[in-house]
Amino acid sequence: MITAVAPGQGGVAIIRISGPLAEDIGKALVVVPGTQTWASHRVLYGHVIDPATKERIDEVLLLIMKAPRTFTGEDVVEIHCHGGVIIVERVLELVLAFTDVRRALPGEFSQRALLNGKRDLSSAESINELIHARSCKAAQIAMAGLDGGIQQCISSLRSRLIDQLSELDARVDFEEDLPSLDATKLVNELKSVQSDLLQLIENSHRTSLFRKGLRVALVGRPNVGKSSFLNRLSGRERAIVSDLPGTTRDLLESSLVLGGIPITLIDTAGIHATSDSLEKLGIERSFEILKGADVVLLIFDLESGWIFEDSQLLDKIPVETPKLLIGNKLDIQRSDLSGIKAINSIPHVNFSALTGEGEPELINTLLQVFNAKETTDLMVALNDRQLDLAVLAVKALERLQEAIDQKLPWDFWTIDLRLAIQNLGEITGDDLTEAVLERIFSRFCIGK
Ligand SMILES: Nc1nc2c(ncn2[C@@H]2O[C@H](COP(=O)(O)OP(=O)(O)OP(=O)(O)O)[C@@H](O)[C@H]2O)c(=O)[nH]1
Ligand SMILES: [Mg+2]
Repeated sequence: MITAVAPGQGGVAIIRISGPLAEDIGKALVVVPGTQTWASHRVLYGHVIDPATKERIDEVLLLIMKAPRTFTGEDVVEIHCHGGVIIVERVLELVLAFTDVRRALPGEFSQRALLNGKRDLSSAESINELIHARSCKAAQIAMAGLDGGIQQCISSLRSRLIDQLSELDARVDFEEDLPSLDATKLVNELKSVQSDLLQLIENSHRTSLFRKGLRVALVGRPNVGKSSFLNRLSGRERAIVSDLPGTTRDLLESSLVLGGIPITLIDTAGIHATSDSLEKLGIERSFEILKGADVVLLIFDLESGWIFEDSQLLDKIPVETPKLLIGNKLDIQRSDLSGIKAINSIPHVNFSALTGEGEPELINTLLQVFNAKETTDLMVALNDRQLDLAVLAVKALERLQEAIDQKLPWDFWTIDLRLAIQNLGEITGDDLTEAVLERIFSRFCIGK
């Protein structure tokens, strides 16, 4: 099954069957009227019929694709049936009733595509990233990987290292028969590969903002307008707003995209001294979020101004967490803001969650606080797994430089060079164990 099915979702669902039995199963289950020809890469119209009872289960389109021009590289048949839980489950049950047919594991179609040479590893990983992209920017980055950007880049660096390794290996075995090794040339080449890798690592760190997004906590005293702020930015009435202090008791999340960054805004219970036990529980959660969020927005009330309790709260936010002070209720500002002038190292912006006044400036300041830089030139970006391996490769190359500096024998040089090549090979899929492969694909979604 390649379509996610939930109650009430989607008019059409696709069931994909891959492997040598695919065509036989399609033919056995779908009855096609008229003179349509069963040929590869054609769409047929028909009905799924229960072979046992002859009951018509659904009206479907059938897509037959013979190997090798298919996603998995195997014979593939897709049944496009109607969506919704009941029909899909009934058709799926009929498919699964055949001997030697089972549900695909998460990522299994992609894994087969890799094993059959239809995809390289990094582009298969990029498909998964594309599916999980939470912003347009994240999707563009994934698309660049899918087009082979990562594979080309890492393969070429790896093959440059392999060239150097063969030079070294030859010297280790047949030193007398070969011209002497040009060590400067070798060192320069290693340094150049290392600096390309470092650049890629740096790019990947910068784009991870667009791929992973940020958890942004809204904190403040009761009634300052945290929930109103969440509603205004989400563009819908997500949270309950009232003029009673202590309205929000539990954490409430809302997802949105700002400047290409997927943001999870977290509304929290207003923090103050209280004897209400339920409210206390909520406030404990507010403190947890305040400590764990990527960014904290401290909201205060411009009607009452910046007061001592706001300063106390500010002190609770970890120093290293990026933060923004937001003076809310700009529409009824009464206070002078002299109290806040003292905190000049932290950005501050005024806003009205009620009227939207100050919103453009708020968004601009937020993007600065998020450290969102324009990234048009950063299109090749590694995922976490690839990033870890690239870092290992750089470390191996650093050790290699040390071995060279210390004038250790050549066979010492080859140890770390081989390791760097292996690390890069784990990114491209040239150097992979079955266990690693299983681990990578098990993180994929079912049906991909
Ligand atoms: N005039 C004005 N009123 C606002 C603004 N933002 C919020 N309010 C009002 O302030 C009151 C409290 O708003 P909430 O959004 O519930 O405040 P909160 O910080 O979530 O409060 P708790 O959940 O109790 O901690 C409500 O009556 C809102 O209508 C604003 O920008 N201007
Ligand atoms: Mg609230």
